[in-house]
Amino acid sequence: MNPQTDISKEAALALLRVMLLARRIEERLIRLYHQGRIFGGVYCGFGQEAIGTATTAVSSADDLFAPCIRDMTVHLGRGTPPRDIFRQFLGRANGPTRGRDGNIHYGELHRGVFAFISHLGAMLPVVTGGVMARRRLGRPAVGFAYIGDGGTSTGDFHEAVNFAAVFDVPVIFVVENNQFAYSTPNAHQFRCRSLVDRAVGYGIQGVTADGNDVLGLHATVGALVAEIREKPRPVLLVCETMRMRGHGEHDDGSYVPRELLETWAKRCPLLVAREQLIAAGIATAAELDALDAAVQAEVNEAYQQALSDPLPNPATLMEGVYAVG
Ligand SMILES: Cc1ncc(C[n+]2csc(CCOP(=O)(O)OP(=O)(O)O)c2C)c(N)n1
Repeated sequence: MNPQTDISKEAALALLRVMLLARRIEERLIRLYHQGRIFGGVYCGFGQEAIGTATTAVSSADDLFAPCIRDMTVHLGRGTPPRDIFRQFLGRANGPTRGRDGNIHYGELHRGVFAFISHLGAMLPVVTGGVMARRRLGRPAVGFAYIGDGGTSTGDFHEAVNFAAVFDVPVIFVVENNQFAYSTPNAHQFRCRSLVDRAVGYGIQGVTADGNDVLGLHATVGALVAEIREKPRPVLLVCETMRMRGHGEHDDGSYVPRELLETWAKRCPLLVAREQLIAAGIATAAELDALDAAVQAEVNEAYQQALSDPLPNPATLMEGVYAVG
């Protein structure tokens, strides 16, 4: 099977659209951050857009997700409109957290997306438990739990993967191996040859994928999800990719070798998808340019909408923060 051609034009363009949306939204957020107009930090998924895009594209309504800070594409892929993302970052009263929390620390349970507690593994047991609970209620959920290379060193990662293995919980543990955990390179993070080697120790299937190839990932994860929906079990999916900006926009990432960034820039997932679609005759360059222009216009409009929306009333600050009684 050739993943570059065994996809409909509509589905292929939908994948590219989500990646473009994320990139264009983040470009705007970076500018806003440097203008001091964002509440909290900005953490970008530049270079990693294919992963959340492909995994959400093969998901179903009952599935559960725990995105990390760079996974804007998970929110978009599950249907969060760009205006709600801007409302969140601009602390608007009608955003997903109604101005209570900043940046990407939000979720929408009706879309199957948990608001995350920590980037470092705390959500992995939550997804595992959530999937078990849904399945007990007769809902055929599959879980998608995202984690960085650094996050795989935590106890939460171990507990969640081991538990899911023992109880055959269908969760895809999606490792986004972007080579750095803040300033810590992989060489100082783990000793195994590849993170996928860890699957053996848990007695589960491990799969390595090119994290910058959205069409390939779409085919790989589509097949995996179909299998584990049928026969529930967890999978460790290691996506090789690169963090193309600093840890957050406060960090210039000067500790990352420039040559490494230059090499990976040639493998930018947006670029790779564009070239594949054109080479496979699925779309023309002009069509893809038009798609990008339409996405940019949609992002501009979403931003303007959020900008005109109200900030929360300070008198209501404590409402909706703690559970009552
Ligand atoms: C207990 C704890 N220690 C440190 C941090 C700060 N911190 C947040 S993310 C992060 C690095 C995560 O690296 P990785 O898991 O590889 O994900 P990436 O940021 O590369 O996507 C660190 C050190 C934290 N949030 N919590």
